[in-house]
Amino acid sequence: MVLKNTYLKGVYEGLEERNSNEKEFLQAVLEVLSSLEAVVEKNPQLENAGIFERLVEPERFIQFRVPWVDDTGHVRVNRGFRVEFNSAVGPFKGGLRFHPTVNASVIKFLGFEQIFKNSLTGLAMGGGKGGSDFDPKGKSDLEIMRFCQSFMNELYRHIGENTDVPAGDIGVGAREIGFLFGQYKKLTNTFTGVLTGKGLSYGGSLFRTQATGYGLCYYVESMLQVLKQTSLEGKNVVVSGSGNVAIYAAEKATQFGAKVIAMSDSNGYIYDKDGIKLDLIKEIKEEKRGRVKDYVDEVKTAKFNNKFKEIWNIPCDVALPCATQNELDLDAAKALIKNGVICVAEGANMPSTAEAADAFLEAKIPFGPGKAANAGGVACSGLEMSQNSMRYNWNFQEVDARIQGIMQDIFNVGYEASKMYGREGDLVLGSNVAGFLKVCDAMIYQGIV
Ligand code: NDP
Ligand code: 2IT
Repeated sequence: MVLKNTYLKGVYEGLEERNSNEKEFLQAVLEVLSSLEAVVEKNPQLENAGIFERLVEPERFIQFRVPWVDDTGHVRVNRGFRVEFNSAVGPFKGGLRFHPTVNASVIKFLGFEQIFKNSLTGLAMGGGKGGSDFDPKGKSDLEIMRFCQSFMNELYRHIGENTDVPAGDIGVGAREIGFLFGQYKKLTNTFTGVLTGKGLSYGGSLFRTQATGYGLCYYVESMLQVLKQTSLEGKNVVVSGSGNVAIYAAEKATQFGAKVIAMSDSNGYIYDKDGIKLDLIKEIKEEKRGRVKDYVDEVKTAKFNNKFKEIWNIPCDVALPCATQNELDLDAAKALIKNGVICVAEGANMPSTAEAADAFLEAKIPFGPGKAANAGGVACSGLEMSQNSMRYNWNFQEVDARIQGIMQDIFNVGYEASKMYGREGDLVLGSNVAGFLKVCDAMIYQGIV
């Protein structure tokens, strides 16, 4: 990707110089800036307002020590982060990721993407993200609790229901949110909607567990309907990952009449030509916290391959990367295209490398970028915030219906923007433009802050 607009090029080069070791962050910024060149050409006043210099610089970046004691009595120290990227359209909002690969670059790329994603939902949420290089795998529940409490001992002073509202992401689910919430309540003596993804017994929203995966399939249905005049029914689908997003994407795809033939984790992938049995996957991953490989012990006709990246060599109609960033590279994209894929939509954040995304766009394969396609999760979080403010709970069907509407709107605004900017069907460009315009408008109204 080469920037032609001199203003944007200057902004990017300046950022590259200051953040030369933050490759994921630079990758996310370059993609967005490339999509916005035509917007800047049409609106030269954006340069005077310094919109892009401000957009790429977080409002606040917090890094902190997280000491905790393991079950053998040893003191361990991890690094905690929270980036409060942009609050032009609402309180900072975004998940927490606990994974050994977490660093400043990963947190900043995720926080930057979240600005546009949250804007696309149409709800009042700014962009933020956080996490730690802590690895929850193999830890006892008590170790997880002690870690979460220590993490919150610092984070609590920076967050609040009207300031910054964290949620889950990789390695952070209902168990971790519960411990984090408990500690926040203890420290502040307040019971507020400061976190989303909470358990149903203390203010969580029905449908939050399903929201990202189901929302992804609602988005895919719009893509297939408008861009390919077809639907998920009867399609073979490959889903990478086997966590929260992957499981519920696979469940909704199956409900829409598709057959999910492969899923993965970081140790490898399973292939089941008869369609993955989701009850078994849920039992292995959600109840036992096991590995995807355990599936083949139960289903003898299924196969396991220990190279998780090779999942993309499996011929399929629809590919849904739902694991992690840059898991789908150019070779994988070429294999999918060669095997006749008709739609790719990102459940994970930035799972396709820049080269892979370009390959899909060039081949005119409908490609749904994460910041649009996976926005169902944070949209449901936005609804959880509203329910908490009202001290009220909508039922499952009500939340589901709202998320369906929001996902359809996100597809439509992205598609319309792609037409308006002469690149019909380019949902990367369209979603970036649509997400940006609202944030930009709000920033201009609020002056230089
Ligand atoms: P989970 O922790 O529930 O699951 C993560 C899955 O991805 C696991 O199967 C995990 O395998 C795999 N994975 C994680 N890191 C790697 C890696 N470095 N290499 C290979 N596989 C990996 O997380 P979620 O399902 O919540 O998140 C998945 C993706 O979706 C992330 O990109 C996240 O940012 C994004 N997302 C999540 C939302 C949510 O609401 N939860 C909302 C929108 C986007 P293993 O167990 O082996 O680590
Ligand atoms: O990437 C994401 O959108 C999430 N992990 C969900 C964030 C949220 O605040 O629900």
